[in-house]
Amino acid sequence: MPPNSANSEPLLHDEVKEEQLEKLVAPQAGPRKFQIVYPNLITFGYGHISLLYGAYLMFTFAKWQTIVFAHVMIILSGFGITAGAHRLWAHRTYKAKMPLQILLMLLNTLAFQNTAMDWVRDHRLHHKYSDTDADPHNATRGFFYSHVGWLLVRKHKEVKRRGKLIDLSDIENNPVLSFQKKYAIPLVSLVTFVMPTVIPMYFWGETLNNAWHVATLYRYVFVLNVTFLVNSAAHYWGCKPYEKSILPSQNHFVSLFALGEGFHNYHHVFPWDYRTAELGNNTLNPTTKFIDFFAWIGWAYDLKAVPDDMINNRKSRTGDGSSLWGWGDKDQ
Ligand code: ST9
Ligand code: ZN
Ligand code: ZN
Repeated sequence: MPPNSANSEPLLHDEVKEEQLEKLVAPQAGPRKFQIVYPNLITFGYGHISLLYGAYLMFTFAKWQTIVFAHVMIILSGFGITAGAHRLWAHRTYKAKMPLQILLMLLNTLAFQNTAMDWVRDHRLHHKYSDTDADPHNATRGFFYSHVGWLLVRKHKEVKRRGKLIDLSDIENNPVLSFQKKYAIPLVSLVTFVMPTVIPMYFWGETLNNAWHVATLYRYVFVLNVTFLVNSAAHYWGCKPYEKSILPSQNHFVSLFALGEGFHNYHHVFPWDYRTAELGNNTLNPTTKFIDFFAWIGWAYDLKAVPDDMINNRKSRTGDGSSLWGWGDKDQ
């Protein structure tokens, strides 16, 4: 079983009171009965069949404009997750003025990964209790569970118990995110599903079938899976130059698709760095460039980055000796 950084502490028992929870480590993958949520199984099943069908249509019947449109939206909605939900709202690695917050909220809605408020709650738990039963996508339960399985079953009671203790005051007091939560159903219907289907039909005469399966479902489920890879593949494969005792790893393949979010060993060690990576890794990091651009026009500010000497100290103390790019060159 993979290591739990606080293994020496006692395990949690059911009867432990809420105020004691903070001091106790969550069980890593205790015995568990899964309660399957069948409507999710059906919708995710339909979504994934549509992903494959949409990919087939791209190579056969869809218009090139629809394909370009779908991929532009993949990147834009990806920024709604990486620069928005992840680096801005979950980790507060930088601050954003109102126009950028609104833009990111809309892009985040296009990606529809629950409301940003719920996303942040789960993600803060993921960092605080990584790879234990209090982590919503606990990777010690296997690749499939951490990828998508966790969305097909009721959450572990430790997630709900410990999730109540997570401080979300900044998020709950954010008017843009409150708006997104309040109008989630009309916003998601319109931005995630109706608008991307109607635009190709109206502007370049695409068929409903192609627009729905390529611009809407392929585009949506593709981004979901790239996001899921950060929770699964980047907790399984890659090197650990910063902290060898944890599962999160530097996975360049994931970074390539996830707009720079695959440098996961670094990110779990320094979650407050807006780059989520060392400077040298920024070539595979379009999200950092996105934030830099908005900092340049003055919409993003107070960007936080870890000083190089702190990174190097940490590497030499707790890293696995691999290089920046993780080729295992211990001398670099
Ligand atoms: C989706 C999720 O979008 C995606 C998340 C991915 C995260 C990835 C992070 C990776 C890092 C960043 C990389 C980005 C890369 C991007 C690249 C882009 C190119 N704390 O949830 P419910 C309590 S899926 C505290 O129903 P169940 C709470 O009281 C797609 N309490 O639990 C709550 O009530 P409320 C769209 C918590 O019944 C109540 O429990 N979404 C917490 O066990 C009930 O909550 C879907 O398809 C907590 N953390 O059901 C929906 N959680 O909310 C999928 C819960 O009112 N989800 N509580 O406060 C579901 O259907 C359900 O959540 C469930 C569990 C079936 C999974
Ligand atoms: Zn994070
Ligand atoms: Zn992680």
